[in-house]
Amino acid sequence: MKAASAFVVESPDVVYSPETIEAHYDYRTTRVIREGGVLKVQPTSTRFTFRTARQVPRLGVMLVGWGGNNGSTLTAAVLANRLRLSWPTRAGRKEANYYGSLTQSGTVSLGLDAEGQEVFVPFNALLPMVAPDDLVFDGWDISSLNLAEAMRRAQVLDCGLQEQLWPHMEALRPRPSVYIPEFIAANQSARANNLIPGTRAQQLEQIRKDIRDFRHREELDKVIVLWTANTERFCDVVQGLNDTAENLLCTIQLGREVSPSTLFAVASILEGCAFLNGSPQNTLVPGALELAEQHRVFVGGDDFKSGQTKVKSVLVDFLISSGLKTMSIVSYNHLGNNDGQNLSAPQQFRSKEVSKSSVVDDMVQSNPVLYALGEEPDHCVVIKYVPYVGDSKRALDEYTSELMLGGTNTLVLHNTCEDSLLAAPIMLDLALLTELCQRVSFCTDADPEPQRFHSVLSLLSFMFKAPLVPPGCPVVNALFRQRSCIENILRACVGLPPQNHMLLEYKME
Ligand code: NAI
Ligand code: DG6
Repeated sequence: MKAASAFVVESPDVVYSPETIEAHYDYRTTRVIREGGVLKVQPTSTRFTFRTARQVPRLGVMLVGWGGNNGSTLTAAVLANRLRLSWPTRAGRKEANYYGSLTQSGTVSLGLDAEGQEVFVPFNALLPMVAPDDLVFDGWDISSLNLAEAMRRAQVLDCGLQEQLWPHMEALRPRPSVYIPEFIAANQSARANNLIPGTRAQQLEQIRKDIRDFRHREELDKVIVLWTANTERFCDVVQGLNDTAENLLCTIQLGREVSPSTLFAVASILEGCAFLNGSPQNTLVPGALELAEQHRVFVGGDDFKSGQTKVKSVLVDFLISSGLKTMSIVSYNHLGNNDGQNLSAPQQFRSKEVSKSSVVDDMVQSNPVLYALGEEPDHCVVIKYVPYVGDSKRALDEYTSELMLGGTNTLVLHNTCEDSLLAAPIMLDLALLTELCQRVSFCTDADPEPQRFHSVLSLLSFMFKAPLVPPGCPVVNALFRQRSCIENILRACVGLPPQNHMLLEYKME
């Protein structure tokens, strides 16, 4: 059954005009004050007005690492959906879809109908969003393969689908990119045959020119840049080098150390394009964050949360919020794609290890009944490169928790899946939600000056392993808290209360 999608909110607080949806909204929360040994909790209410532009732009997405597994798979997925492709497999015919995308395949509940049935609509019906089939792709890669050849190299899609997509992808060629060998594994050097020459300053200018060229050629209203290239090693944050926007720009002009991903972030920001980092390294150094704030451009990161870590951010939340004391988490995985090969080098593995390991911090800290200050579970992350399994990643996890009266609960999980088929829909959601956020403004009764979301777009946390947040903002890793954040903010934009799951109407006599 196809889900119904159109709805209107009938409320004096919500005004639809041809250009905007304007919603008045009471944001109810609490403030906690510590006084002596007592916690004083004060309910607060702030009146917001959200305004969302209804006109959906023509959106271009530029992928850095376009010829990689994720880049080629995302491009193929959008083309396959646009062309309504189907193909035979040994398990029957399959049709293109967007499974795994929160915006395209997730739903939200609008409430109960007269029969007491819950009414669900697709997530993307909440507010006007760009349709993924309308996205226009471009991008860069240090490897010169066209997108059809890149799709074949990736070994992700069935042959029947590849054959149909081939003529549509053959003409798509990644633009030359910036290759600085010390940032990625030495085993990647054979791929690097499509490079922007010159100094760092000249390379920055070329990237900016590429963005302008794409925008102009495709007559786009907006461009979003997404890093889905190899995981880089971390770079040192050094005073005078990359700690401020001014120093970072100066570093580029002087040809001092800057990572390729940071160069792309700077180029995007200077072109007024949102930049999203799908890999774990610290691309968005303090200077890049300051630059984004100065230019009022959205940035988001880090590292797509696609499989093993997504499960972890559900499972540990379940364990700890149920009152079980998780003491050890061991996550092993092996994969055989180019990402796995790059991660077989110690420095690049270290970047991934850091982002995969930070994901339970908020859950542990949320429960001082179980964990003393500073106490945390043992947490071990292992990644191995096994070429034969290709993109079909195997992940094994063991969670050990303490039960009451000395009992032990050990959960073991085994997950096999095509890594890029998990990542591609997340990349889609990132682009679509970032674009939507660019059309939202809000003010409060106390401060009627219209504002936008902070340039560090923490609303995207659901999609990232190590979410970037504005200074002082708590980091949330728990998956359903992250999902509620997106859903409830979008609901607020159409004047709907947050989803509370109380069903009080059914709890009365
Ligand atoms: P991949 O190795 O297949 O693709 C990366 C592409 O980036 C390659 O084509 C490579 O030639 C290119 N590249 C390297 N340096 C570049 C540069 N400076 N400029 C332009 N292109 C460059 O890797 P895959 O599987 O597509 O993953 C991409 C990134 O996403 C990796 O960092 C990976 O760790 C990250 N990631 C992947 C997830 C997944 O589920 N597939 C989930 C989370 C993160
Ligand atoms: C092996 O861990 C390779 C990585 O790039 C992961 O596949 C990717 O980061 C996805 O990680 P996760 O933990 O979300 O499945």
